[in-house]
Formats: sequence, structure tokens, C-alpha cells
Amino acid sequence: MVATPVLNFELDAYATPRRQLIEQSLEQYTAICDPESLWQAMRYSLLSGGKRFRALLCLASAEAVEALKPGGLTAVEAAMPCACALEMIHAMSLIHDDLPCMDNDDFRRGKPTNHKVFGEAMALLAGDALLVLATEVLLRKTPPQVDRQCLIDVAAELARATGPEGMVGGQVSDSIATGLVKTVEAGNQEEAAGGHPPVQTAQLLESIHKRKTGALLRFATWSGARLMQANEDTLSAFASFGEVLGLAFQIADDLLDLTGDLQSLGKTPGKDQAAGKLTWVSIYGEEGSRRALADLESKGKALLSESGLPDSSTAALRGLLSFAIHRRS
Ligand code: GRG
Repeated sequence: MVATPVLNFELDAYATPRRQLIEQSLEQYTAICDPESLWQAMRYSLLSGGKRFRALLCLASAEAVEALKPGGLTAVEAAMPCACALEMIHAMSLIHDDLPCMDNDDFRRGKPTNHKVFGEAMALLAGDALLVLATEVLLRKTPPQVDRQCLIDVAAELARATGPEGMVGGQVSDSIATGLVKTVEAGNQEEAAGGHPPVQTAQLLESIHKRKTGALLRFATWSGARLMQANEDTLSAFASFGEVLGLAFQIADDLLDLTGDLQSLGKTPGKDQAAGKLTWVSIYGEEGSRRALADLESKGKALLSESGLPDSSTAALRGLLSFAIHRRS
């Protein structure tokens, strides 16, 4: 049987040239200015590799509706500043997350963490600077052919996804839960979750994952399409797809903490377990987590079929979903 182009989709062939463009754009947007030490600290984390998963999702979502081409722009040109803004906010969150007052990590992306190299004060400020630069890049560098109302919506949604309703809120709920949970053991979940009965514990964890990790990923799959003026059906399907993918991405992350190694992960594995953190694996076990991932993969693919776009247009998004679920780093 001859496979269709969709089944043949090669994620590497899709991602590699786009990753190069993302790296070039991030370089350009962070050319060293004054004070030099601040820009060096920002660039140390921003340009230290990473999968560029959020940026790729944003570009893939824009390319899925590329037929609209605002003012003759390609989707990649229209969405690149947004994709880079996402990577800046993501890098900021990693810098802050690694600080001694949070996860206190020594390694990230296979290198010493930002505060280990530049000190805590500079790491905090480099994160702050990346957070604010992200908005400036989005608003100033998005080409003028992109509809201004779409751009405003995207800027507002980026702030919401990052702020108290999104990533920051999720991180706070996670920190509260971690403070209460010393050990999470099968059969003793009620006590381990600080008195929450198990069902509530699972709901709490899903809500943490959806905000801490999922909000930016949902934004990524929605924003590219919004910049390209996609219709409501597509936007709604892409937002729901992003939610499913965001949850899957974090469950995979929880599993990698259990099964990964320092070299492939670029960070210390086993930290969640050692800290008695509330994770998908701590509640559902390894098998239960893998079953959840399989369900989410089917659900995500079904949502893309409901987007009103041909399968060939959403092939990259499907490939990125599978990557998120089956990845080793
Ligand atoms: C100050 C606005 C503000 C926010 C900071 C610290 C914090 C609030 C949030 C932490 C959010 C966080 C670090 C979530 C974990 C997300 C996660 C799974 C990261 C790993 O992402 P990958 O695998 O990393 O995409 P790479 O290195 O490939 O980019």
C-alpha cells in the first residue's frame, strides 16, 4: 500500500529549517546592548538550545492556515516574532524555576543554570528582561501586514497565558502543593496530598499542569492561527488541541523525570520523585501515565480533524503532538 503524504510526514525535515530560522531571529532580537552583562545572561539561557517546541507549534499553527497569506506574507514571516516571544517567556520561566528559592536546579539544557553562572540577582533580572522583551518583540517586530486587531488579541492572550490565570498561577499552586506534600505513595494519597481526597488530588494536579505548562502551549497552537485570521471553528479546535497537547507534554515530562538520564534530559532526573512532588506518575503510576498519553494522542488528533482544515495542512501539528508524547528529552 502506498502511504499518503500525511502518514509520511517527516518531523525532522519540517522542524530543522524552521529551528534554524528561529535561532537566527532570536539572535537578532537579542543583539548585545548596554548593560552588556545583562544581555549576556539573557542570551546564555535563551540561546542555549532547547527543542524550540513552543515556537514550532506557533509556526505550524500559522502554516496550517497559510492559504490566507495576509498581504502576501508567508505564515512563518507573520508568526516568527510571536514564536520568538514564546521562547523568551519560556526561557524566563526556566531561569526563574531553577533558582534556589524554587526548584534549586544546577543544570538546564546540559549546562550550569543561569544563577550558577551569573549569580541569583542577575538571573532574576535576566528573566525579568526576557519577559518584557517578549512583548516588545511581538508588538514591534510583527510585520505591518498582519491585522492589528489580531495582533492585539495575541498580545493580550500571551499576557493571560503567562500571568496569574496561566503559568504563574500554575507555578504558585504547584509550590503550595509541594509545600504540603512530603511523600506521595500509592495507597496513601489522601495523607500525602495534605488532606485532599484522591479525586481532588488528581483534579488539582490536572489544573496545575494545564496552567503551569499547558497555558503557553495552548497559546502556541492558537496564536499562529489567530495571526493568520483563521475562523472561529479553527481557532477553537486549535485552542482545545493545545490544551490536550499541553497536558500530554507535562505527563511526558513527569515520566521522563522517572526514566530519563542527565545526558538526554540536560537536567537532573529523579528530582520530582526525590522531592515527593505531586506528578502524574505519583498518582497514576507509570502504566497509568502511559495510558493517559495514548488517550490524549487520540483526542488531539480528533480535534485537528474537527478544525475544518485538510489533514495535509495539520500534518505538522499532528507530528508535533506525537513528538511531545514519545520524546526522550
Ligand atoms: C515570572 C511571569 C513569571 C513566571 C515564572 C517559574 C515560573 C513562573 C513558572 C515555571 C514554569 C515551568 C518551568 C514549567 C515547566 C515547563 C516544562 C515542562 C519545561 C520543559 O520544557 P521543554 O522540554 O524544554 O520544552 P526545552 O529545554 O526543550 O526548551
